[in-house]
Amino acid sequence: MDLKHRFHQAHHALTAAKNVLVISHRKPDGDTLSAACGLMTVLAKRGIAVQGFCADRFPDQYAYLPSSERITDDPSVFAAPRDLVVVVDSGDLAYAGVDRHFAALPPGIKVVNIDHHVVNTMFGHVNAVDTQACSASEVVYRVFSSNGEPIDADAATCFLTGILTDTNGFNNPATSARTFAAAADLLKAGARAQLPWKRLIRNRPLPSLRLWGQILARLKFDERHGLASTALFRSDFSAHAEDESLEGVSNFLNLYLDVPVVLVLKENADGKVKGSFRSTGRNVAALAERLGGGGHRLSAGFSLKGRITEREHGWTVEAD
Ligand SMILES: [Mn+2]
Repeated sequence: MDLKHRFHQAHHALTAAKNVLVISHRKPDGDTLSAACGLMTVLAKRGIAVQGFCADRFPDQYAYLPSSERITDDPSVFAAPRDLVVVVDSGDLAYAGVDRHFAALPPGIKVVNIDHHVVNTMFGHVNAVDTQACSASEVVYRVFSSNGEPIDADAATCFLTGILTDTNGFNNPATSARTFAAAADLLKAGARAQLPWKRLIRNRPLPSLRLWGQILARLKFDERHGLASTALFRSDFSAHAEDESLEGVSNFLNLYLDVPVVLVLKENADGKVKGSFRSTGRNVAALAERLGGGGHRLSAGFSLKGRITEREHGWTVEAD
């Protein structure tokens, strides 16, 4: 079945529904939230009842997204009557954080899966999975645009946000001519491009930039392993600088530092050390797996009990 047909099926299922639940994956990022918000904005405009769900708390910096007020972390939304559930930006239901909730869904509810991950279990009745797309937001946009559905400025702002965040501002290898074409269409539709730049990329609060400053100041380079590492301790965090101010720091280093692998170590409140690997070419998922973690080929992480220790050429985790 070709993609055009799947997009048509997805569009039909979406617009024929009366009451839709839209799922963003846990540990939400800009793409899963933007895809969900854009989708809900378009459906709500058609008079379809929509509700959003994310298993983890909604991050404040995305509150400018139209329809974001519809997203809750209250699982009781699974008990309400629905005729359609849509999952965006998730290769499977466990990744989305809703496998338990799905097992309890009443029979007869249709599931639409809209994604761009290369590995996807095709868990939906309709699977609009476009692995060539830069983001799930681009796929949702194409499901609508390829079927003549009007996209207003609010929905366009959402989809453009997803494209910008998942491509790191048109910077990652998934960025293609199609990405720019979709972005151009969204700008023509009235997308407010300054909002994602201002709220998500530029204009970081002072405590957040101070943390980034610590991270930069502690960078060390291990030439033998091609590994740049840095560390962040609990004492670096002020009351105002919490985890979300660190969002993007590993990607930033990966983008601006000319080294094969970047590792950011961070002391978490639970006493564990969280490590984030990034690379532009090496398989860091394999590295993370050796440390009990996992992830994608170019972006992976782990969590270990222990302390961050300084060495001459880098930072490591020493078990307690
Ligand atoms: Mn994505």
